[in-house]
Amino acid sequence: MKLDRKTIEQLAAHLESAELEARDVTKITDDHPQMDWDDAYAIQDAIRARKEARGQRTVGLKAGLTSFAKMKQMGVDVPCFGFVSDYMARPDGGEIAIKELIHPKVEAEICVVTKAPLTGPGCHVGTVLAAIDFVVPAVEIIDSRYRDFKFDLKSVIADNTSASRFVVGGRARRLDDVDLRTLGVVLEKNGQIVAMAAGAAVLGHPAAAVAMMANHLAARGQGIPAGSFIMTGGVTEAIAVAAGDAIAVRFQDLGTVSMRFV
Ligand code: OOG
Ligand code: MG
Repeated sequence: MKLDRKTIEQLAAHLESAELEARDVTKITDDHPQMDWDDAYAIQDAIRARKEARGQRTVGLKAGLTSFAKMKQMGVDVPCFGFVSDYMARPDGGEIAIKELIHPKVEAEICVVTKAPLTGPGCHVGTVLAAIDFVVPAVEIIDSRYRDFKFDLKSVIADNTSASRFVVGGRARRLDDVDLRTLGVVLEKNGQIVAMAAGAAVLGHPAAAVAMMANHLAARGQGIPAGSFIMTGGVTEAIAVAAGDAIAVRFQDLGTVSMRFV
């Protein structure tokens, strides 16, 4: 760690205020170029502690930058991990208020809910498959707090990996009923297909993102408890949305997740 506790708390307050007030800020590594990976996750943890202290529950874990399309779009080559809170959830088919956000983008994500705890190191796709209770589709609405959505990996980790809103919908399926690698995803904006991919776009297999998350948490003395909702990361590049846009994501075997931005 290169930053002291006070600076970590200050940066957490700075980034969380930007989120809650829907205003952008410059990336924090501009002012703190010496910060390291532990500092970045410590700032994210401090944001989580602030939310939980206000009674907002952490209801899921997310992997980000797990597909080559996303890594290429954002100019980074390593995945990152964050969390989602109860107040970020919106119903399938519902409306999402643009004025609460800075410059939102949507991502199509294959999600899993676990029935057994996962701990690293050495967690792999096989361990993860044995621990999955069911698979469920979602759309994540990311909203980087950084100006023009431009950041480096440490800055985006500190900013809770741009977590903002998410919509779980479609229909849940047992793992036996789907092939996560070949599962097709079609993303439509205002009735036009704007992106498509298969599950394998995420690290070759969406379960690999969960294994990577378990191994990442293990290095920090943590694990993934049974019953966790885990978002494995956008399968395509993220798509910018504005008021008036309607999004529908069709997931093979898992139904459609939709929303309207107002
Ligand atoms: C970081 C978050 C990426 C995903 O699914 O890849 C993410 C960002 O691109 O702003 O959530
Ligand atoms: Mg995402």
